[in-house]
Amino acid sequence: MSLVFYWHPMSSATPIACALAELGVAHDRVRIDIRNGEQRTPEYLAINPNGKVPCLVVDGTPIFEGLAIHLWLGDRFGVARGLWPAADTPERLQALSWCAWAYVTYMAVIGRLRAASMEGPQQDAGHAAIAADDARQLLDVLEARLSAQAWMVGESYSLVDLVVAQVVGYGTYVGAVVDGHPAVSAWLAKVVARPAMQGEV
Ligand SMILES: N[C@@H](CCC(=O)N[C@@H](CS)C(=O)NCC(=O)O)C(=O)O
Repeated sequence: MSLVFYWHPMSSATPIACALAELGVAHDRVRIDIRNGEQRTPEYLAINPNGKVPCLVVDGTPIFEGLAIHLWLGDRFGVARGLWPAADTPERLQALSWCAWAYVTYMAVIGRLRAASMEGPQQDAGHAAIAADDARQLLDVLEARLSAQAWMVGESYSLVDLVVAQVVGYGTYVGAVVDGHPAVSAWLAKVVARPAMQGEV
């Protein structure tokens, strides 16, 4: 199988780089310099019409959106490596829910918080406070889960931990701190300490 990963360091491609490292999946890499507009060349737009990284080309067919790539990697490589629940298990259902929770629900709140906090015409302390409170409520839900079990699904670390931790970790940089959530803080520290999360990815 041929895999070509289009990426840029310290971007939305980072969680995919970490997942590929965690899974030990061989692939080629093409660095797209999103600061210099390489994501908007006709060649790249033919691969990802959104002009964004990450994108993974699988035997010539592109798959874009980080969440979709994670789910595909989990199915295709994670199950065999014990890092993704098998199909038709309760854990698989939970894996899908929590990955969507992170990328769709939590990310939307983080996006609002970031926009309202950033300097510029959209900066709005009131909106930022509401978004921070929404993030806190979502972290309460995560706190309850991680107070009851050590890992997001099943009894050991999985790609679900990587996926959720990447999004929650990103949130801390835009002001959604986890200090008031001890189980989340302890779990996040364990996940980010994994070798696959190191390096300039
Ligand atoms: N929802 C997308 C977000 C992708 C995204 O926003 N990528 C940014 C880098 S963090 C990008 O490529 N930006 C270039 C641009 O917007 O021109 C995903 O998860 O794949």
